[in-house]
Amino acid sequence: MTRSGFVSFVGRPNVGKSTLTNALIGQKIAITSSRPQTTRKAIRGVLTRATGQLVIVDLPGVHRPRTLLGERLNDLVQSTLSEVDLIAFCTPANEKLGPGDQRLIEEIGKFTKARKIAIVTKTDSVSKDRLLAHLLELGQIAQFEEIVPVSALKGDQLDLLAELMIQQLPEGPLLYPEETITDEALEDRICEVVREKALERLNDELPHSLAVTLDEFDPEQGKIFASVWVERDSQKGIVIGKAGSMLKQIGSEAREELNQLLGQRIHLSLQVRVAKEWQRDPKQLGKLGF
Ligand SMILES: Nc1nc2c(ncn2[C@@H]2O[C@H](COP(=O)(O)OP(=O)(O)OP(=O)(O)O)[C@@H](O)[C@H]2O)c(=O)[nH]1
Ligand SMILES: [Mg+2]
Repeated sequence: MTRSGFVSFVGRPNVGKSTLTNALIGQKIAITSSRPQTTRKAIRGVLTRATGQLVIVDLPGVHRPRTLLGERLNDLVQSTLSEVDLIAFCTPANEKLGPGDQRLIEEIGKFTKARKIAIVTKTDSVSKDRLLAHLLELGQIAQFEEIVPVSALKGDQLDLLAELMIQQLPEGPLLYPEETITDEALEDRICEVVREKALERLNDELPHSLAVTLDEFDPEQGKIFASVWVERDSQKGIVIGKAGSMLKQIGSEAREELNQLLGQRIHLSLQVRVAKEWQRDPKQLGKLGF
C-alpha cells in the first residue's frame, strides 16, 4: 500500500523553501532568489517514490503585509494550510529563531487536521555545534513529529526528508501520474523565469515592484513576447537601463534558461510597462493575476 498527500512548506521569506522544493523534485519548478518575497503563488511539485507520492506545495514566505498583495499572499498561505495533510515549518540554520518564527509556529498549530514537522534549512552554512544548538532550541519551543536538518544546496539529507514526509501521509493511491513533476502551466513558468532574472539584477525596493505577464507565446516559431511591469514611471528607466543595457541583460539571461525549459532556441522580446501602485490596487492586482 502506498501513501499519498500534500505537504506545504511554510516559513519566513528567504529561508530556502523554493530551493528545497526544486532540490527534492530534481528539477527547477519554482524560481528562487537572494531577495525576500520571491514566491508569489502556491507552486506544486510532485515527488513519486516506491513508498508513495508527495505533492509539495511551495508557498510565499510569511511576513507582516504592507500592501494588498502581501495580504493576498498571506491569505493564500492560510487557505493552503487548511487543506494539506502535512505542514513543514522551514527555518534556516544560520539565523536565530525569533518572534517571527514563534508567531508562525503558533499559527500553524491552529491547523489541527495536518501533522507538523520542522525542516532546518541551509545546514551547509553553519558549524555542527551551531546546528545542534538550533535543533535543540527548536525542539524546545514546539512539538514536531520530526525535525530534519537539510542542505538543498549540497543535497544533504534530501532522500531522508522525502521518505520521512511520505511516512506522515495517509495511505492512498497515487494522485498524479508517476511521471508528473508539476502542474504549473508552461506560460506561468516562462513569466517566472523572466521575473527571476530581473529580481537578481535589480536593487532596493524594485524587486517587490516587479511583475511579469505573457503577451504572446508562439511555440512553433519559438517566439515569446512578455511585459515586465513596474509600479512607477521612475522605475521604468531603471529596468531598461542605460541605452537599454539592463533590459538586454535580463532578456539574455532569461532567454538562455527558456531555451532549456522549452528545448528550442527562442526569441524573447521584453517590454517594460507601468501599472501604477499595482501592489495596493485591487484592479491592477486582478489584471496581473493575483
Ligand atoms: N547556503 C545555502 N543557501 C541556500 C540553501 N537553500 C537556499 N539557499 C539560498 O537562500 C536564498 C533564498 O532561497 P529561496 O529558495 O528563494 O527562499 P524562499 O524561502 O523560497 O523565499 P520566498 O519565496 O521569498 O519566501 C537563495 O539565495 C538561495 O540560494 C542551502 O541549502 N544552503
Ligand atoms: Mg520561494
